[in-house]
Amino acid sequence: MPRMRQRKLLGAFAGAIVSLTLLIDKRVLTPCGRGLHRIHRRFNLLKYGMEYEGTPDDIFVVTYPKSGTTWLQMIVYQLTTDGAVDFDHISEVSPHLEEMMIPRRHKISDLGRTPRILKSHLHFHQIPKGPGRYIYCVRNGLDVAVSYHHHARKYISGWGQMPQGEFFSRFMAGQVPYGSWFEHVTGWLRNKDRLNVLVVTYEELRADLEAGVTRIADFCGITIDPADMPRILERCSFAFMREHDAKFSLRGPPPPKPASPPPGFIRQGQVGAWREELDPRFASEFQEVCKRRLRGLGEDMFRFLSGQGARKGEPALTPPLAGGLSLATPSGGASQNES
Ligand code: PPS
Repeated sequence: MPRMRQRKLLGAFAGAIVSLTLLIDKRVLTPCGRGLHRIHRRFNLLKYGMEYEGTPDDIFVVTYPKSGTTWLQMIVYQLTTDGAVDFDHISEVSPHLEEMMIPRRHKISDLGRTPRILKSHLHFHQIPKGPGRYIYCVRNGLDVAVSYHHHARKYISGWGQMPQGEFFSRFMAGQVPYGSWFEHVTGWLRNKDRLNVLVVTYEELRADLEAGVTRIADFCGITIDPADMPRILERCSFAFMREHDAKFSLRGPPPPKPASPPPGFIRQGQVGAWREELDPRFASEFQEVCKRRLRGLGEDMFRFLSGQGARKGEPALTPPLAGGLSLATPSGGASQNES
């Protein structure tokens, strides 16, 4: 066989092997790797939860992302210390459970200071359970989606240019970090009586921070010295936290460069801002899905979570949680949403 032809055949053979290995990697190895990673993560959570020996001193601040987690961390920190903001980052005094503790096998009981304030975005069925206090903060889903889109563009690698429509589809399908907002809120709200849970809304904090702080203090068994209240309110204000954004913003690899860089982590802090930012088609699609998925939580909670009644600037935008917002127990028992 002439040399030229031999080389061509060998080249074609090598090309075919390259394509085949790429295909095997894409279709078999990568999905297997992802699947294994998911299984590892799930069982790691389970193991951690089983080994957790909680104490009443543990305070978990739990939310679906972008629902007021950092704000709650700061409120609890202010309530349980002299309030000196002498940390470089809030995670030094309130670590993120599933990011900083579980993967490194750090035990909650090894945290130095008490009470121990943990941040978590875990679903109800994933959270380590104990006799401690769990503060679950909810925010209407439309503002969450808008805030999460800004966050994703800023911090999630490869999502820097993601249009609102694409993000929204992912959000609705639960194809974002921490999965479905619908499952998260229904899981926690339906099972809340199985743990020592206080439900707080982002909106109530926005409407009357002092009342919200007092309710959280009562839940944590803390009596606020009236002389401390101005300091707490000042340090938990949007203005103060925004001024010290670096102490609260996400740490991680440098973000991809979006077309127009969104502002800091403590970004806008508004209620009902989705009305200005979100395509009205997405809002109505979201509210239709809410009718199916959230009705079981009771009319008040359904209206609040679906963004109805949360009109910017209106006084009645806050569900009167402390005054008895109905959190109907769904038919089928409290464990309905637990997996
Ligand atoms: S994260 O990444 O999931 O931990 O984010 P999270 O802290 O849950 O939510 C961020 C949103 O909370 C707003 N925020 C505040 N609003 C009002 N007052 C205060 N003090 C405050 N601190 C944080 C923050 O601006 C994010 O909301 P958006 O709508 O994006 O502004």
